[in-house]
Amino acid sequence: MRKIAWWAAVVFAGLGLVTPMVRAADNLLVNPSFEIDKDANGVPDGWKVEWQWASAPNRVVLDSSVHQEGSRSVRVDLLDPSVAPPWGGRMYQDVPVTPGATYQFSGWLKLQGWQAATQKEGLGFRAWEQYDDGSWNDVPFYLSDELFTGDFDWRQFTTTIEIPSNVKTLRIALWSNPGTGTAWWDNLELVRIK
Ligand SMILES: [Ca+2]
Ligand SMILES: [Ca+2]
Repeated sequence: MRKIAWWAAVVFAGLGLVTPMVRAADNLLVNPSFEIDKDANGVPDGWKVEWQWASAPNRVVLDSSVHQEGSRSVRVDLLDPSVAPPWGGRMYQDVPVTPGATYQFSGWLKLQGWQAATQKEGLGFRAWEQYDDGSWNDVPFYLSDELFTGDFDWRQFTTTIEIPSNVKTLRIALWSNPGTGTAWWDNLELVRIK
């Protein structure tokens, strides 16, 4: 009996210590939970922001009061769609990938009163692919459902990405076209599964 209990303790301790470290190392995204802002400029380090509508009262901020993981999320408030320029935006980072490999993406999204300005394009997670010749695909594909309206608590979106033989870089983005309401993104993960 005593011997069994000792082995069980070792096994469970090992699982508890090792599993989170392996998962963190496998995530190919930098600052995937938006926790790091060492230069204190309000933009999560490692991410590039192109949110063209982000002039007052509309804004994109790090939110330390609402988060799915850690202590921060990225929040977009679109309060007045008449403020120019009216188009949407993205926050993204580029990840080197292996041609022919398969990756799994997941990320969390929360919406409050979101209403798209048109029913042609919505909001979610999106990706671009860069080809061998340096060019990018014209139309990015969605990594989540494409959302036009919404009011829901944190929801995880997961999808599998097969990398074509002529693609070497994946651009992962939080994405939104014009609308009104508030959206939060948090806790992204990109791992190679094949
Ligand atoms: Ca976070
Ligand atoms: Ca920063």
